[in-house]
Amino acid sequence: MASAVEQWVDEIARTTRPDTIHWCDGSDAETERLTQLLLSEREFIKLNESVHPNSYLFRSDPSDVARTERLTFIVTDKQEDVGPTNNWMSRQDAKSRVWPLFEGSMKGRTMYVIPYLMGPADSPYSKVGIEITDSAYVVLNMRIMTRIGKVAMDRLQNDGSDWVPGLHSLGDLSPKRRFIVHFPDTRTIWSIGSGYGGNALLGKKCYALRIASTMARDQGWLAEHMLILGLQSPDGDVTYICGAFPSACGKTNLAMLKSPFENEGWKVWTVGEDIAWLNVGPDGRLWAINPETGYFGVAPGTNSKTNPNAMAAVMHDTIFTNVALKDDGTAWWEGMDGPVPDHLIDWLGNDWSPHEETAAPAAHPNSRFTTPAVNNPAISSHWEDPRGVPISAILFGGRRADTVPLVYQSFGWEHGVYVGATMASEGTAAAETKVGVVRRDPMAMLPFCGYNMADYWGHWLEMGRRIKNPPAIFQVNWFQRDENGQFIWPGFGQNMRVLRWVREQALNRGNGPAREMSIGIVPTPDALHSEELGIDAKHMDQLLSVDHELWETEVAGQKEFLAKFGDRLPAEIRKQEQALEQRISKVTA
Ligand code: GTP
Ligand code: SPV
Ligand code: MN
Repeated sequence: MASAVEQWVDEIARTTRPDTIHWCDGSDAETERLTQLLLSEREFIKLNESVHPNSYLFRSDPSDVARTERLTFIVTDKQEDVGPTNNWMSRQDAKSRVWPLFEGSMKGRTMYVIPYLMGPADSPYSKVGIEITDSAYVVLNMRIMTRIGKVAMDRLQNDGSDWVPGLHSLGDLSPKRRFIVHFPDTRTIWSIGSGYGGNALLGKKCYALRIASTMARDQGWLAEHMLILGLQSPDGDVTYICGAFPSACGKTNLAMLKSPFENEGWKVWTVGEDIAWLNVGPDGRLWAINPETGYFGVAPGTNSKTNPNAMAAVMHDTIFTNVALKDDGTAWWEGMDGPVPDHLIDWLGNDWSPHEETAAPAAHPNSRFTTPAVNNPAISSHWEDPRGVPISAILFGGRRADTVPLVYQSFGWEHGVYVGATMASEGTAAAETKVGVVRRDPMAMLPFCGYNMADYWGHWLEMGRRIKNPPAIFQVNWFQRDENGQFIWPGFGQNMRVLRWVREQALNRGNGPAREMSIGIVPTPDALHSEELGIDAKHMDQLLSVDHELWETEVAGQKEFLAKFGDRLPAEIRKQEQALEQRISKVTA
């Protein structure tokens, strides 16, 4: 296996023609050397050592600040195999339009070879990747986000595992020559022209979601864009819950939630905050591992009230990308604690003052921290359990200003799959999409499913038949707005109220107050003890009721979306669509 890796590295080097090749071992000495290199090239700015020990600020190219979905492609023989929601590229186009961009692309640069393992070292569910990159920043991020070096090479040598080759080059960073290309049949990734996030850290979205989703289809498991949390109740039991929310819709924050009811014994432990690999365990239940070892989290909005665990985590050993810099050499972003400073250096490196009329945000809205999972004070003691953790509930959630209640439970797995398949969310700064415009984002996998989404729903339905005790499925929406455009629900720590109800329902102790409605099972305000929050009855009703006029429009939107999949749509999804339509028309008739 190792020689197959060497062969591939040789072959890539013949095309990309780097000056030198460096095999990464993940050691502290290597990290130190690469950090010094980036400091000397002024790519890294060292932050105030007494506040943020061993932490750095990196500014990406201003045209390279988020995932670029329109430049992300899946290559298959037949276009219909990627479905209507993916960009398809022919093998011929990949060869003639993308491959030539790699010719000589590493001239004058070092080529880094990063062996990495996704998942705990001793888990049967973990998988190996090899990323070739010409970016030292990518290496340092991958080192936080995955298990790099010896642990991955050992895995290759010992069990002859398959590995996923991923080729990344910065190219000239021009969006005109930027492509992120996936070959599910050879399990290969090519990425050129971007050094940012999911475009460049190939273990994350390219491997752990797009390629892994096709492996999971073939091998009978699920690769999902999900957080994994453990909810501890006063009796000391921990219930594990997964949540699929689109990019920048609250996964990291929910996974790191600081409970307002900690002294009553209610607490949240983080297993993962972006990706879950789910397998049917020996007991027939669904078990989740977090393939990553770090958090590439959204900075804006993070403060000691919304996410104290994240604030503690990013205080040390953290790489910040595109945040603002305070005069005292510390990091700053919109929504941080305290007053807005009078002077900052913004994410572009320019002087910034809040008084200027045109003041744009000082930190980029998609600015991020890369921080090791072990920095999180709420890390679960099972986060590296080789078996994973057993999942009792799955949440689907998006950003919806109206229509979708705060929380409701589906009537079962099949209905739950329908709820996931039809979920929608307002666009965010995490991708180059229109911010605020609602789009369907099935299972939060719209940009990440490596094959035809209709087949993916079929796979979910098939998994439901294979799981003896399937998790209960819910939809949540923290983002309903009032008539002044303000969020009604306080969110963050207060989402604990929703988690407690979810747990009750999932464990079938659902004797709590709930109402069966047309769209699913909705808690009453009492079930959430919402009277403690001072939300008036009218707004509480908006959070927990079903507006059937809005739902008629919603179902029309769902039908229009599902129609795109034609005959490929599983019959069960069509059946659920009709059943929902009937339940709603019964109310409005
Ligand atoms: P990705 O890393 O892009 O996948 O995002 P994510 O799903 O992990 O989202 P994250 O938790 O980073 O939250 C994104 C933004 O939403 C941040 O600005 C948060 O402050 C904000 N946010 C998260 N949870 C809540 C909530 O419960 N209520 C409100 N109003 N905002 C929230
Ligand atoms: C997301 O967009 O879902 C992220 C950030 O988690 S990135 O790694 O860039 O994909
Ligand atoms: Mn994400």
